[in-house]
Amino acid sequence: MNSEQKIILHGAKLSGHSHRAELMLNLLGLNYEFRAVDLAAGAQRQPGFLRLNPFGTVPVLEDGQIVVADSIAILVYLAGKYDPGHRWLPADPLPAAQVQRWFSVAQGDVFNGPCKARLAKVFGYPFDHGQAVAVAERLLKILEAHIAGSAFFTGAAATLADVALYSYIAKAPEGGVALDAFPNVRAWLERVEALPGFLAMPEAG
Ligand SMILES: N[C@@H](CCC(=O)N[C@@H](CS)C(=O)NCC(=O)O)C(=O)O
Repeated sequence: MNSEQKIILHGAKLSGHSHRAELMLNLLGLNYEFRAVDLAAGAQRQPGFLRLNPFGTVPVLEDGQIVVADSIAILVYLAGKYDPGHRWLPADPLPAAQVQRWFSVAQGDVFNGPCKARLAKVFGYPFDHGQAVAVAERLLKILEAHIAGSAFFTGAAATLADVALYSYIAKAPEGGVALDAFPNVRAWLERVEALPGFLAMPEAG
């Protein structure tokens, strides 16, 4: 990698979306600079940041001249560019679709469940906490049953599916969603945490 290809991650350490991207950079063993975006101060709505991502959200990745916004897009970009063996994002249609299926869950029920519950409880966002907890508990029951059959979400080896799901499931208790009733999910979290290069997400507050 030459100096023009320096990787910069614009993110926030307490954002699970941001953590997904930073976790992947670490799992791939890549060098990068983390640039903190002060969400509480509204830095994500300043013109300089909106030029990188008009949606005004973190994370955003810069890789030399390339700009990629959105946590899932960043995972796909990093795996496509820096994992030529397709370990993290399989090339064959069925396993690729299986990973994509969990991307949809990460941006759907994970966002509407554990993510929103945490945003409401920890950061005071105006979301219905009870509704988010209900979505999270239904989701966790589905995850608990699914992960009973394999070590990781799409099989015996970790893929981007696990990276996309990990951060907000790990931090669900911060949003008032207990994981005690979901031992398979807790065992899976530990398997992700044992991966070489794993980076923990800091605790809120
Ligand atoms: N679809 C986006 C969503 C990212 C997102 O919602 N990020 C939040 C932090 S967790 C954010 O930047 N919020 C800005 C704000 O609250 O103004 C992704 O996956 O990256």
